[in-house]
Amino acid sequence: MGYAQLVIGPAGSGKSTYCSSLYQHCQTIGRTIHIVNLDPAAENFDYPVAMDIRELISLDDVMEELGLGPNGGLMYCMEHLEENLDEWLTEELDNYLDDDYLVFDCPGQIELFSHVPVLRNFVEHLQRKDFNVCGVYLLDSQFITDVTKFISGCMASLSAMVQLELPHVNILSKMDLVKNKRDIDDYLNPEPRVLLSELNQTMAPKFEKLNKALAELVDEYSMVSFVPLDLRKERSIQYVLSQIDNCIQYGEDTDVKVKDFDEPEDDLTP
Ligand SMILES: Nc1nc2c(ncn2[C@@H]2O[C@H](COP(=O)(O)OP(=O)(O)OP(=O)(O)O)[C@@H](O)[C@H]2O)c(=O)[nH]1
Ligand SMILES: [Mg+2]
Repeated sequence: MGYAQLVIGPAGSGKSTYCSSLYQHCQTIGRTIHIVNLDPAAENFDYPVAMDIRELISLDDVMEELGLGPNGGLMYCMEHLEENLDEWLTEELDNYLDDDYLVFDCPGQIELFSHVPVLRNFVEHLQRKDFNVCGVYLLDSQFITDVTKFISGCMASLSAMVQLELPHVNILSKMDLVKNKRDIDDYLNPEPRVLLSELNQTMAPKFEKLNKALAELVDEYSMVSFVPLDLRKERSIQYVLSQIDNCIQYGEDTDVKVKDFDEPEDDLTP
């Protein structure tokens, strides 16, 4: 049994930075993880790249030879990955052993986790290879400035969850940039009733029925649960990792070495 995180979320939400901080954290606590680059457009890495989609296909070549723009080119690259799962991915995965832990740093194009099937097929391939996979969805805390943006973030995450059918952990990234932590606290575990009343206050009365349906949807899919992540704090990374490990049952049979970080309780991030 192998373990994997599929790190997804909108462009710029902090996926690659999270991967590199997670790598460093794991180094500190003496745990081995391997980070895989699935973004054909990525150029600089702050982590050692264990597997790289750019070895399979180059975005520059695709754009040049097919006359595609960056987004069309990226979609082409991902479709190429999908067509080569049996060869490329199977061969690459052969380098890893039972109990290995892979973290896939995905591109941020929203199509990839809404309606294009490549990531779903990718996940199914990993599962056939006996990997326990968790979807890790990053949402930038900087966007959550009011209830409508929060709901919209939830919907995008829900769409990924429904598409991928994976255990799913929602993360609110870039917590170091949040000035007033109390504002965000309202959205970490909000009451659906409160959400609904805030929505109704911000929007025209004709949206009341829709607001009710949205608040119920968010509640029923247990979407109203975001884990805040402050990369400056080892304790925060450790907490996020423990939530994900729990989802994929990592460490239940193995003796995982974890160092405790004792930092003062000075804000809301775990
Ligand atoms: N202050 C702060 N900045 C962050 C954090 N995480 C990411 N950033 C910044 O946000 C920008 C985007 O971060 P990336 O990690 O490249 O985001 P990404 O989701 O991988 O982006 P794409 O791969 O293009 O979709 C960069 O300028 C990062 O330095 C964070 O926790 N705190
Ligand atoms: Mg990235």
